[in-house]
Amino acid sequence: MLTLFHAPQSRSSAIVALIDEMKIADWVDVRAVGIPRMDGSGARDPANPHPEGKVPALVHDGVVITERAAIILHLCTLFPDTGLSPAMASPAWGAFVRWLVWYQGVMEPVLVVQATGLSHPWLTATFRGPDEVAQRLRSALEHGPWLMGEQYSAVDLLLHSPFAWFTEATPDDPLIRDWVARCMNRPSRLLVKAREAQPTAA
Ligand SMILES: N[C@@H](CCC(=O)N[C@@H](CS)C(=O)NCC(=O)O)C(=O)O
Repeated sequence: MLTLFHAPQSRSSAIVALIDEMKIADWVDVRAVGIPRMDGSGARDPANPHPEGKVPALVHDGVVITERAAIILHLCTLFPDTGLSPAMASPAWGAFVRWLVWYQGVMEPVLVVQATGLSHPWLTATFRGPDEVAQRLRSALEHGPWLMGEQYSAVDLLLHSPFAWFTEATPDDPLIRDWVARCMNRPSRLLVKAREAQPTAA
């Protein structure tokens, strides 16, 4: 049994959109929980099994899986034929895993550091910075409309997400801006956006 703990207008919205893209809604029970929001509203929900009270959290037969990249990999492994991921164990699967892990380990930290205005040589040495993030995205998008080439995948769904929330962080590059716009216009994303119409900062 699969249960997703989700708070509207948060990082877990991407997983709800993924479930819709993959057409696996019959297999995943989505439960709404509260979280503390950046604006001071909201509170940790005792029903949420995430060890820090965050979202998303996916529970698979009692095992708690956190971190969006891990949840995406797990769902794509459980449902390999939805068209959202390449064939497992193929070279393209390696590239797919690389994008997801790079997002979680590098891209999101870089964007958070950029938003805070912090700078330190260790940060640059470890993560590089926004220019390198933009360059990686651009190099991929030079070869197709999506990061993995001709086909939209869960990688596009995850990697465009911070730019959907923080449009001002989007690199000033038409190739990247057009890709973000394409991702935001996917029916699954529009559906989730319409359902969660009231904006709340997370
Ligand atoms: N690294 C986690 C981050 C999860 C996260 O920070 N989620 C936010 C919602 S956007 C949250 O739950 N905030 C509530 C809190 O920090 O207590 C992931 O990507 O899944």
